[in-house]
Amino acid sequence: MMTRRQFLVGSGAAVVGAALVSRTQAASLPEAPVQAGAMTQQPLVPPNGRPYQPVVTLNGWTLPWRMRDGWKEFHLIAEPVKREIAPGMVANLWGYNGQSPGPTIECVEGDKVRIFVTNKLPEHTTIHWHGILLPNGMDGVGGLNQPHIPAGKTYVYEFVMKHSGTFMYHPHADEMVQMAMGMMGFIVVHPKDPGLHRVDRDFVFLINAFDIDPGSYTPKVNTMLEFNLWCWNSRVFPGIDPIVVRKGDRVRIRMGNLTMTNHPIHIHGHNFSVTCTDGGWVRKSARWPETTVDMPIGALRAIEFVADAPGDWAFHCHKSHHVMNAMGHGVPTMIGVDQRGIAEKINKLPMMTGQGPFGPLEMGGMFTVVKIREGLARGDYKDPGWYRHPKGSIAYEWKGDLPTS
Ligand SMILES: [Cu+2]
Repeated sequence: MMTRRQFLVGSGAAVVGAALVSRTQAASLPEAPVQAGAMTQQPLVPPNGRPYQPVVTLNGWTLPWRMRDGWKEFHLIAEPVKREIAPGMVANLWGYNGQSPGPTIECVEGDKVRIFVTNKLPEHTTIHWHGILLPNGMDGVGGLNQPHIPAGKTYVYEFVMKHSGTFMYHPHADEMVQMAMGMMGFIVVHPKDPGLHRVDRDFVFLINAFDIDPGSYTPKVNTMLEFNLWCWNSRVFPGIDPIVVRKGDRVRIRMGNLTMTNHPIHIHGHNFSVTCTDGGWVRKSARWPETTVDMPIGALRAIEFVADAPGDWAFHCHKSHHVMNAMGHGVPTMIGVDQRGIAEKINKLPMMTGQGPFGPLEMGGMFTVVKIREGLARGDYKDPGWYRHPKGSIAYEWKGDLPTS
């Protein structure tokens, strides 16, 4: 027995060969590549289309595309996924193409993009292209701009990327559930002139949060504010990869906030300027130095700095409860209580804290390390290990007299 498809392909191949194949492909969906793990992938150097300097998605990847008649075609599949939030902790989330967040979409100002969205969720969905200026019918608000995409169906979005900048995508359908489950992704539109806004290393991640009870695997989707996993790209420290930078590099870090609260993101050892928001590039005369940028809800910010100080520099949310995870809200204050043995047990939980060269960091959640090293090769993002401090440059213990009270 042959299926109808096998029959058509088989008989066609004998008669018209390549012509039939190309017509078959023209009617076919682009491939929808899947990512199995949460490791940071090497930047995707564009194999075709306009050239650009690709970004690095922290604990993520960029979605490959195909060129077809001048259109850049992407295929996103909305589906349930298993995401490793930290080593030893896997959660049942919803995402795109195997992971949450979905893959980063990179394209170039002026690109005509066609994005196929296949819905493999148990309910309807849509995708909104946050910050992109596009025709109203492509804006992805279910019920307002288009019918919802029913489970099992594929919809097509087509528009021109008119402006370069820093954007994101997420559903505008059953939002509280779908975003609480991890459905989101980053969009970077590169300038047509690759020399414009040029940096040496360009990192992106989304700020997201989940409420997953200890011992369970699926987020509580009705949580409004009391989340307990404070994530960057659905990862918590020590599961968040380091931001590896060569000394002297001009570095951009682009962030988008899809949580229900603001996050003051702080860097050590450097100052930066906000150079781009989801509204566009900030002109030079309007920039000022900062070491903390408040990430408003539903907004994106790109910060830039010159990595002139070698070392392992903390980069984290400044809300102290956002660099803690596995929090229980019913926990009493234990200061002064005999806790021998308890800390040891808690620290065995996989996502409580990272170990540094001098001991536990006592932080988890929205935290990572910017590792700045001399002489790294261009495009080398491998973790270089812990910084080796020059002799005599580490805080040290006072060995003289102690104060008397
Ligand atoms: Cu925060």
